[in-house]
Amino acid sequence: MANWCLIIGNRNYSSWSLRAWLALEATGVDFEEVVIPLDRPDTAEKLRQWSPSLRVPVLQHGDLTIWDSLAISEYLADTFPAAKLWPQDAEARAIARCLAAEMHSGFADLREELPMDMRARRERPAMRAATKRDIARIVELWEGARAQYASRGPFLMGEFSIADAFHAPLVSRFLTYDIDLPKASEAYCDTITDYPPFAEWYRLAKQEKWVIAEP
Ligand SMILES: N[C@@H](CCC(=O)N[C@@H](CS)C(=O)NCC(=O)O)C(=O)O
Repeated sequence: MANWCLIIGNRNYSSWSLRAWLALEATGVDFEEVVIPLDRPDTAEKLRQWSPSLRVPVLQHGDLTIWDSLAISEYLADTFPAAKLWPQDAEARAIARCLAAEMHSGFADLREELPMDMRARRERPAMRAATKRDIARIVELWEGARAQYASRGPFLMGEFSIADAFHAPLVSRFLTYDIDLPKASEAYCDTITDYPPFAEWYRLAKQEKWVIAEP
């Protein structure tokens, strides 16, 4: 087993895995990965070998096991300061942490009604009011961050940060469900889809053969 190993779910469906994988990719470290297909009869048994919470992602670094995408990202930021996974100035770092934390703990209606299904392209569904409110809040976050940090670069905080790793699955969902977005948010979606690690994850997701009927 390599020193660094990330256990993830199928790329097409596992939005939480995508976050940790993008953060780990951004460090530049060599790592192994184990893919556990979700929603299959043997999923729980396979997860039990790696994950105390029976969820993915899980990061193994030597003897250390970290079983939550935010904790994984924080550990990577601590371990690889040169990768600048958080913005360097305290004010921007606080905002980036708000963006990641709000995504980590919220948007339950959107998650439930618009599950990540990267390969799929669907007609815009008639959404519940709560899901529309979730989308409006995400747009507010994106438009606000882009207006404030545009001079630093094209990502939420200018340069790529953990905030982008956490918001990238939303880009995939908005594409899948043909969600209408204002200009700066559209441009942010392009930034993420053009970001080489995201494009690589998507390429591999398209090659997967597993299908979950109702993700
Ligand atoms: N708080 C966890 C949540 C992870 C999570 O819910 N992962 C889903 C997949 S995206 C999972 O492992 N589900 C287990 C299953 O479907 O059996 C994190 O941030 O890593």
